[in-house]
Amino acid sequence: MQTRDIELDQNSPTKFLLPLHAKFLQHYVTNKEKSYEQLMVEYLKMSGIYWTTTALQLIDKDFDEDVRNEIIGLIKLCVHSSGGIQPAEGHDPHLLYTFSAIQILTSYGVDIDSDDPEKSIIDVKKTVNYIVSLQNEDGSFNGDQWGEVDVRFSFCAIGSLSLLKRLDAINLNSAIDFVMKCYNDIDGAFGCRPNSESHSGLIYCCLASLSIAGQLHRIDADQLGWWLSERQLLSGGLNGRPEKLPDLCYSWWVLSSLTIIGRLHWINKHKLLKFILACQDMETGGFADRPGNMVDPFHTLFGICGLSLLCHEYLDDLEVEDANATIEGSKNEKIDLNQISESIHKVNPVFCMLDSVIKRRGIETQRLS
Ligand code: GRG
Ligand code: ZN
Repeated sequence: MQTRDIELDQNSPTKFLLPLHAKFLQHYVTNKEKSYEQLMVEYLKMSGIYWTTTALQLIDKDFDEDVRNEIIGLIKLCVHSSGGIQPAEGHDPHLLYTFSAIQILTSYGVDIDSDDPEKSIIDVKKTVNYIVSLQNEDGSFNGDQWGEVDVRFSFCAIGSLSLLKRLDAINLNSAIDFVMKCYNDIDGAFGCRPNSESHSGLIYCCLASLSIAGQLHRIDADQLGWWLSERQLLSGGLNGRPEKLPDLCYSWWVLSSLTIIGRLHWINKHKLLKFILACQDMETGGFADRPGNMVDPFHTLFGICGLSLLCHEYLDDLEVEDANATIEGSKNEKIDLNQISESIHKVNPVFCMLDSVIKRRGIETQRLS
């Protein structure tokens, strides 16, 4: 099989550049400039705010109260009459942005329990009905009124309702049966719809859904763990499927999946740490998909999440032997694992939010060992 990969530069960063990332992320949301670039990504603004908020919370640099209130106000403006949430005012509501908005409100500890629209930022009853209205006979979900079906939307529905504590509103059994129809017996992995090519991003969506529903026993964790660990290339980076280049965001899609099935230690931690740190921009802060490329908040969140999983979930012999563990980096510089784990909070592998937020909300998920 053909392998495509990159080579890491000897001068790549080997330290976690926390202050630069905080500045980069804060600026992304508070920058009011209506540039061409900003307008081009307006259709995913709600998710952009979720990526940025979550990344900042993970490095303990959350927005101040004024900005948080501004974000909550924006969510209020994006609630559509159907109960679904729009990515930005004037755009169509979609399950993806509905999920992002619920994730933001949950992480801010805003009331999402009250059925009284006067007391709640969103009309919870209407939002639940919107999600319910998108479920099909076979258990699958449309992303919005236009009818595209994808297992990503199953996860958005199941994740949203779990955070709202309203999973009883959908047919969860048929939703999980559809997820299992996307399982490929041949490689033990998952695609976006039945008989579709396996892809790490979709594996995460399926495993997270199965974990919330307590149905992880339905997969072959060893076979899937093998497929996922095969995603690591010689550079240390991970790709999303065979024959593809490494990309930093798979440090989330692959690692969260391996964490959920209890097989995170099946990849080489040290090589991946080097790859993740090399994706940082030493001047602007932020992470890119590959070293030297343009940074963005999406890859910045997933770089930080990857570091969080590696430092908080991956216990190896090195750390057991030596609490001040360091590893060899580029130019023989040491990577200080303590500096990273002390700078980044624990991420929840199912919801991609602070683990402490999921605990505070009292949500239980399943993990394999
Ligand atoms: C709460 C973290 C979180 C997510 C919400 C939107 C979503 C749920 C998950 C997205 C999962 C994902 C990344 C799916 C990938 C779909 C896919 C087939 C991508 C292929 O894109 P290419 O071809 O990428 O650009 P590769 O790396 O395969 O070349
Ligand atoms: Zn990517």
